Amino acid sequence: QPLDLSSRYQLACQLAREAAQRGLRLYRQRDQLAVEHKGGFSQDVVSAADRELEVFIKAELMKLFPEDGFVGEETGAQRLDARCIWVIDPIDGTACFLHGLHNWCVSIGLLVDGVPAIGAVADPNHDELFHGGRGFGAWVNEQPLRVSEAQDLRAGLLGVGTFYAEGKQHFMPFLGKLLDAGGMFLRNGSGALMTAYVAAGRLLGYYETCLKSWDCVAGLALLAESGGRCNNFLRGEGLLKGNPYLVACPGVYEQVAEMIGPSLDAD
Ligand code: 2AM
Ligand code: CA
Ligand code: CA
Ligand code: CA
Repeated sequence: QPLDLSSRYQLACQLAREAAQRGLRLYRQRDQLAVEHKGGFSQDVVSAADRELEVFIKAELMKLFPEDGFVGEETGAQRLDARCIWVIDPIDGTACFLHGLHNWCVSIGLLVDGVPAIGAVADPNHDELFHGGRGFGAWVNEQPLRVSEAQDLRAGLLGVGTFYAEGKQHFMPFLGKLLDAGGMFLRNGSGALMTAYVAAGRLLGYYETCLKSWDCVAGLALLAESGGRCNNFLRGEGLLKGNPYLVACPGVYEQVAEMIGPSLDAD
């Protein structure tokens, strides 16, 4: 039976937009949200807004495509043997969201046979919907996305990020090498947005010492359609546990991969 990718693409865009508008209403009343720290008093926070939006998105997806698999940051994984697996983050950038910083979004991605095939990343504060997929191109609102043509790290900014736990030992050595090469870094707290910015040519690339699949599957679908390169992020247990992550325009990818060294694709 042929897969209906275009209905799924439409649904991803519509749900990302709708969830982002709901998120915006919650954001404006964020002082009333209950907040918890995952794993003790960590920087890893979650609020009632994250849970509410994930429940909403998951219910809508499963209503229309009950056979599809699902992975979400807040409610876990199901039916991973399906050909189509939705990979979503209801709020990517929760720390920003809760501190009143505008860098957060809703991220809805779809894997088809294990490959990122559709992505919708909605940023309601800037009125931007990044969307695209295999055979559909990649867009921000109605504008086509294209990665940077830069050949040199000095030509722009590189997104970076790290988690408070695994992988953080690789972060400072990398920053040192980046600065030595004349590069400069940006961290905005949302992996989905930073990946979309690479696809849009706003960032030259983006390195994260350990990212989760729900942060990046949507963005990876956009990147594939906008000429970007990425590492083999989904290898091993990447879908459920995460891996080191690098996306970049072709002109700087190798240079950054070399700075990171073997930890990028080590198991
Ligand atoms: P989140 O907001 O959905 O948890 C990469 O930086 C990813 O790590 C982000 O996409 C973000 O996803 C998460 N993140 C950002 N800042 C964080 C922080 N202070 N603590 C834990 N996770 C964070
Ligand atoms: Ca989180
Ligand atoms: Ca996230
Ligand atoms: Ca999240």
